[in-house]
Amino acid sequence: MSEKSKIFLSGVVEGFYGRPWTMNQRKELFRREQKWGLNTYLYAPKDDYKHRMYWRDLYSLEEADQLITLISAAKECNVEFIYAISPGLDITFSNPKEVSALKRKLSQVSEFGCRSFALLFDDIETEMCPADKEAFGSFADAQVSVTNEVFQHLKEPQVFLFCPTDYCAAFCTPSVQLSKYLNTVGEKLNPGIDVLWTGPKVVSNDISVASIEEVSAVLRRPPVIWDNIHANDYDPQRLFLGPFKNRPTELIPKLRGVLTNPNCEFEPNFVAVHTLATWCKSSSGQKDVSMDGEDQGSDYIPHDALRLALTEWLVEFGKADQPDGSRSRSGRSKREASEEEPMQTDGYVPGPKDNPLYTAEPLTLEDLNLLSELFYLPYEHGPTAVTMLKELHWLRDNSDAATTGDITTECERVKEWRQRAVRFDEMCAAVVQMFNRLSNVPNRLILYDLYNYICDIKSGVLLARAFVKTLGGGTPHPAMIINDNPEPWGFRGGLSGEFQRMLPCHGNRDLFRIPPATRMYTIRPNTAEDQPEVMKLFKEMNTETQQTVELIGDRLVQGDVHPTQNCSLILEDSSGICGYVFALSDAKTAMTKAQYPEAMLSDYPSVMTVQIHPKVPDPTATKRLIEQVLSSLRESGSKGVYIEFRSNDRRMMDFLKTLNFFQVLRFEGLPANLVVMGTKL
Ligand code: GDL
Repeated sequence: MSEKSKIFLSGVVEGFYGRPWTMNQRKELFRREQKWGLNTYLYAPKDDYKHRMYWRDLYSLEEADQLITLISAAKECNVEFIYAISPGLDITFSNPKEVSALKRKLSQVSEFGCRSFALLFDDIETEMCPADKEAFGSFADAQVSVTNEVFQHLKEPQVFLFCPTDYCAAFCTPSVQLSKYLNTVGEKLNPGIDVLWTGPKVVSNDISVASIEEVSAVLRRPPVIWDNIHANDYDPQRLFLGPFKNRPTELIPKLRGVLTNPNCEFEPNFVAVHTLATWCKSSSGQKDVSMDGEDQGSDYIPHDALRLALTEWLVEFGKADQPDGSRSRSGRSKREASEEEPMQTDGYVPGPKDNPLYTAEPLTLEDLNLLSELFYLPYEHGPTAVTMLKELHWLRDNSDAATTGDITTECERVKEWRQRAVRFDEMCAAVVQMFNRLSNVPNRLILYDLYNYICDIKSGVLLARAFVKTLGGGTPHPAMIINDNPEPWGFRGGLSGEFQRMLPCHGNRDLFRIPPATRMYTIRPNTAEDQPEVMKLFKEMNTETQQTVELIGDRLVQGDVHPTQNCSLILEDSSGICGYVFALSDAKTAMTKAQYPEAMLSDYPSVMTVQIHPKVPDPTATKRLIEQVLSSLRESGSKGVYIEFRSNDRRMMDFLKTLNFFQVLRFEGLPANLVVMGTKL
């Protein structure tokens, strides 16, 4: 079959880990695909027994019935049903019985009416068993040999896909071009078989034309993109409701197809699939399909595609669907009650002094837009989410303005802080309102797929809201107070959350805020030989502040107090030492008198000093440096750390604020000439 006559495969791969979709959901998917102009469905649910783990087992009569119905449902919608099998967990490629088992299984599926197939070798062990090592020159040879044989056994189907084990650039050693594995696939895989590819990474932020040209040259055919941009099976707290994005439509003529492997939850994929369909319909895509050379429409704009998808999705929320199927998909109810008559009233009319009936506000397009922005894309939050994060950062870093009593001198800052706190509160309220409206929608099917996520974000937002209230001197609801003994929702994420908080950066998503570093820095332990240079930096940075007060931090730098193990690090660039951090796990051991309030030392028992030369332009390296010492302190068992500096050291104040690690501490009895900032560990 010539390249030209092959249609562009567009649609969905059910290829995620976890609970597979139901037959009804798949049929609904086919209807949507047809409506939106998509043409392919790849059946590859990782945790379906007979797709992967028990791939040799034939389908029972009952299962066969279901698959037959499914395959014919796809046909009715003009959707190409591709049946995939993943034998890679335990197949012995060189054993003829194994190859026969594979052929037998696929022949059975072909008897169900299926015409298109795929062999998937993703996420498997790459070490071959001794028998395969003897029989094949390489892993790629083993896979290609079996795949070619099965392809021929099935009489060379028009659509036959192969998923390599190295299915993205990041997996290729040493590179895509030089990958022995991919080159073997390119040379030896039957040219009638197409190859799946996820892009530069498993979850690719963007897929460039150049990257596709590169891999196509090695594979000797244009790949079919298996797109994980909306996949969420790797993190139970994430859902992706942003538009298909960062794939230029110029890719379309260079690809054999695009299949999206979306969220595990079926209903929220409305956006993922709809926006992919819009992308496929863009001018670049149309040009290649229709040969009349006319531009068929404007190019793809993710924001507009999202709006279009959300507008259509909003209508779905209004349909009274129940998980038990008590309303048919066509919108006609199987129940007697009519849509207009809410069940709970049941003829009850409250008296003038009774409680009025609870009425559900209808969901709005803006609610859906907000929802999408809070659960956007794997490498990008939506604009509203970014604003909320930025505002919370600012409110936290400028919280000294919130509680300052001196309204006259700091009038503008105080006013600004209060205004921005109110604005933040309103944004939080909008999230809660969106949650309330969503939880009242007639379509319970969609709601239940979204429920865990919207509940999670609502709680997160409520905690942030309560925190800002506390910063402003208010008292939030007791359930929302974060102290030493919060309610369980105050320390979210269970054990996994605890692990995350122990990782560098407190698991902070700095990814979303800080541009990549542009210079090379070395972070290394401080040694005795560094002392002169460290002192030089110390003196240079402290010329303007009078050193009338003796600080433990200064003594750590000068070598009079010994830092805790792994708590003295140097930041160095090509011109020498440009920063340092020293810390002492138990600050009391260095105190000559009771300098600080007990309450503070019990929450923040460690002390740290840090100095970074202003010539270090971006904060990334500095943050790493500090994170490492914070990690070591945490390992030493410390609960919190403080940094002290002289109150006239404005530069230090600004510097620490921009880092976002530390907050100004306010304890009764702190020396007036010092500022103390701290962070819990
Ligand atoms: C993968 C898996 C896929 C999974 C996805 C996201 C491919 C080819 N395979 O690596 O099953 O859903 O990551 O976790 O993408």
